[in-house]
Amino acid sequence: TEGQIIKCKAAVAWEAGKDLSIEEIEVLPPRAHEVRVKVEFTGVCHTDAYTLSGADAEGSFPVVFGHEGAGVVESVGEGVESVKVGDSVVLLYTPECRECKFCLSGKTNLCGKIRATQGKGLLPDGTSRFRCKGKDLFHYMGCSSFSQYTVVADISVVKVQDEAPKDKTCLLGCGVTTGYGAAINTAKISKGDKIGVFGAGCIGLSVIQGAVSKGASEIIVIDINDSKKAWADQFGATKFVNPTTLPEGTNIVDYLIDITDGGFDYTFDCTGNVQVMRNALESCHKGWGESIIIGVAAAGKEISTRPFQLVTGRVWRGCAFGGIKGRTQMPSLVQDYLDGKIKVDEFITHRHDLDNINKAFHDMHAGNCIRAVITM
Ligand code: NAD
Ligand code: AHE
Ligand code: ZN
Repeated sequence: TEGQIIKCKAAVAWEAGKDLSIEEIEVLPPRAHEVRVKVEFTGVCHTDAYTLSGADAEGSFPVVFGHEGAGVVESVGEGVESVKVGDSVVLLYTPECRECKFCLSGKTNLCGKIRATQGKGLLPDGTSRFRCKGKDLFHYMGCSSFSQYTVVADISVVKVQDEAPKDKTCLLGCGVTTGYGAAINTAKISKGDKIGVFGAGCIGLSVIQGAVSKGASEIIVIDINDSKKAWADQFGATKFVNPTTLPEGTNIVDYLIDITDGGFDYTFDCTGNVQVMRNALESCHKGWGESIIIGVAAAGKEISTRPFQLVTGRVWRGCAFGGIKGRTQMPSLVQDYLDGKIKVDEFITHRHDLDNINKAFHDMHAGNCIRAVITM
């Protein structure tokens, strides 16, 4: 079912550090193994703000950002078998081809098939499907959900239950799944474990949700914003620590090791700050504690610690999209949401229409937003 060019509205980032501008753009029909999706709702993730800021080594402009999208398949290119017109879908920034070395390894959710072009802001054939004012616009993370219509690779989309509300399932496209998956998949949290969550945004709160479901005994949240305490409590954290208000001279790592009787079983960096990553590793228990990096650090930033920390049994790990294989596992996450086993609605603090999408970025920087959902 080959389609025509669609004209629609999109939020375009013409250059780094500037507000997005709402433009009429042209969205070309999907080519072979591509899917054109009518995006109905999108979340705004800290990673969108990060790339917009110019700090992303892979950022290309002008671009259509957004990677937490849900909608309906409008048309499909030749050879697409996994979805059909009218299907309810969630976009996947971590695709799943089921045939590359990574997918076949059984060891990772990172699919290698289209990673190179995705990182360049292009579809797998090396071109863009977006035009505006005579220019090509780059795609973003294989998704570009800040457009009313987008084109993605067929391995970057998953059909989900029609009855699941798309203004909620969009958040399973990144924030909720990333933290929850990191907790239940990447870290193998067991009953009674002590967990440290550094940063209580959507990602950190989702880690808490996963840790609670695994029966963690202590879930300590470390955040520099006191207003996150109520949020951490609501999701089931047992203690909140603001490192900036500890008594003068208190070392945060020593403090955390002290209150956990030797350190955490698992810690999670949900900030993207490399000093926080170090603290998260060093507050793990000697001999077995594992620290999982989820946060995305600015271009050029590096982590460091004394190798002795690893010699003495602490482990540094990381994951993207919570280690979840999107096409295989997303429908069961959606089902868990429908069955009331995973919270999603609770993360939504703000709603805007596409014309007001910049407010979502301003709210994020103001620190009172967990997730804004944009109605396209
Ligand atoms: P967010 O901005 O909503 O939340 C970040 C939280 O960290 C805030 O509560 C903030 O107050 C806190 N924080 C900031 N600096 C801190 C510090 N020095 N110490 C303690 N807390 C601090 O962001 P989010 O959307 O939850 O995303 C969190 C991070 O995860 C970002 O870096 C984002 O890019 C990354 N991310 C990674 C993946 C992945 O697949 N690996 C997926 C989504 C997001
Ligand atoms: N472009 C960045 C890397 C950014 C990054 O690590 N992104 C995560 C997803 S963040 C979602 O909010 C990711 O998927 N990483 C795995 C991958 O293959 O990109 C940079 O530093 O260059
Ligand atoms: Zn994200």
